[in-house]
Parts: sequence; structure tokens; C-alpha cells
Amino acid sequence: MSQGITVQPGQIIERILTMELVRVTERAAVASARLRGRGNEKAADQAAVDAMRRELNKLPIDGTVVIGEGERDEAPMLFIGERVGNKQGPKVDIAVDPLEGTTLCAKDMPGSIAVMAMAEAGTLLAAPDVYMHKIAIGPGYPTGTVDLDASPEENLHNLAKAKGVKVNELTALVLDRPRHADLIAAIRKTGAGIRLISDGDVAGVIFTTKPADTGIDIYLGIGAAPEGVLAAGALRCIGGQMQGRLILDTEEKRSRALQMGVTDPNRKYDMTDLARGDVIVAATGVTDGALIKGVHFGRDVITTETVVYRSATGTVRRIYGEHRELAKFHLD
Ligand code: VTB
Repeated sequence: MSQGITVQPGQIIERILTMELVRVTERAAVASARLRGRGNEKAADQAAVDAMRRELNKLPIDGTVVIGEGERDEAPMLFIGERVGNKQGPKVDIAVDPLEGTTLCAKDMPGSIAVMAMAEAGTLLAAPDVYMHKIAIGPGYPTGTVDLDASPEENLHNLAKAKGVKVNELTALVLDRPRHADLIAAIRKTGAGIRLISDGDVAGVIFTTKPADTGIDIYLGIGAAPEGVLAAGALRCIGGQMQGRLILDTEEKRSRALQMGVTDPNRKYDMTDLARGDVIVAATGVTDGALIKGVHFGRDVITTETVVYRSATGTVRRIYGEHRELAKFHLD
């Protein structure tokens, strides 16, 4: 039982919590997977939120949600600032996206995941739910190979040079949105390919870490800021480079961000500004995806696949779960 775990003083992020996080994302994934393909994004999201919150509150942590379902007045659960855990363990920051890719889940399309990060207290960027301009590449390139403020042409040429390939051998991943029309045109002009995705840019950023498997060399464009922090957490563990800038284009957004501690609205955040400390990121597949398989319901067994990243060691674990005590899932 998670309640029985004792955390040694001095161990900021207890190793055993790695497995505890898996339980949290597994439960959220199973809960929302029951609503796959029902066309009801809200219900699927709510199921994931309920399950994730319930499991989080069993953990031996004194957690504060820094990336959550929204601000207190708009989210009854897992709101930003909510305290989670049994309060008897280390102080930690919690970032959650109980169902990343709600539309993918509602349409039963590939790539929706239940994802969360846990980090030393005060080390994850408390980002408001606004857009973020992002760029990311995988490990093995010199620092500064790409830059958020350089043109797409420049970035692709520099990346091709660093990889030792021609630009037209690169593939970029971009969210399929009208706001990216110019970006897409600029990338295509270089000869590089683009994989357009409808949702799910946490996984999209992670794809850049294994170009040989995923075919993706670089992530470019504008997605949500909370997802940017979660992706940066994962990239911190695997290696790679990422930069992000909040898009605070109204007075209202700027003052909201200021309340959350963002004093420079134009700041360019590096991966380590987004996620600074020792961090663990766990993601369980809801629908089958390229990163991880989704939940499968059998007669007597539910199977899950989870990937857990830990920054302190760079360890990546894939955990395949066969759950036979099905009664506990009926709570979800
Ligand atoms: C992306 C995508 C997410 O939000 O971050 C996107 O990866 C950005 O917002 O899965 P828009 O949909 O408004 O473009 C999601 O689609 C959902 O959080």
C-alpha cells in the first residue's frame, strides 16, 4: 500500500516514487480509456482527473500542483495551487495532464496519454494555461544547434549540418493548425518534410529524442504552455534541447502570468528553466500510439503500457502492466 512507504530524509525524490507515479498514470489512463471513442471529451477528461487525483492523494508526498487543470476558480480538481499527497513526504511540485489529447481519446485516435511529472519543490515553471512557442531537438547535438529566435530555415540548416545529412532528409513535427501556415510554408521551402499532428505535442516533443525510430528530428511551433513544461521535464531525463516562450499577447494574460511569478513576459525559457530540478515524468497510453500502447481491456485482464523518465539517472523504464484485480478499476 502506498500509505506504508517511508521516505528517507535527504532523498528529495525517493526512488520508489517512480513506481508510485506509474500507478497514478495507469489509473488515469484506464479511467479515460473506458470512454474512448464516445465523442465526449469532457467526460473522458473528468474520469482521468478523478482517478489521478484520488491516486495522487495516496502518495507519501507533500505536493503542490503547479501545472494542473486550470486556476482554482475554473477547475474544481487538480487546480493550480492544490495540495496533493498525504503531506507526509517530501515537498514536491506536481505537473499533470490527466488526459493529454482529449480529442484523440474522444475520437479513439492514436496518441492520447495520461501524463504527470513530479519534481523538487519550486523547480517546475508555474506556467499559465496560455500558448507557448516551442522548439525541441533530441540528444547528441552541440548546444545552440537550434534557437527559438532563428528562422525555421536557419534552424533546419543548422540541424542538418549537425546531423550530417541534407536538409531534405529531415522531418519536422508541427501541430496542424491554421496559425502554422507560414511556419509550414517556410519549412517546406527548405525541402524538409513535415509530419502534421492534430494533438498531443508532449509526445511530439519526445519523438525528437529517437529520430531513428520515430522519423522526427525537430519539433517546431505553438502549442500549450503546460504541455511545454511536461515535455521539457521528459527531455531533461532523456537528453535533448528545448526552448519555449509564453505567448502573453493580452494585458489579461500578462497579469495572470505575473501573478504566477512571470515577471518578464518575453522571456525565452531553456529546458532547464522549464524544469530545473530532479524530475520524474510518467506517461501511460490511453489510445495506442507511437510512443506507447494504449489500454487494452480483456475479459479477465486490463493491460497498460507506461514509460517513466527520471532525470537524476537518465533512466527510462517501460512498464507493461497486466491488471487482474479488476474490482479496483471499477472505482474509475
Ligand atoms: C497542443 C496539443 C494538446 O492543445 O498543446 C494544443 O498538444 C494547443 O492548443 O494536445 P490548440 O488545440 O488550441 O491549438 C492540445 O490539443 C490539448 O491540450
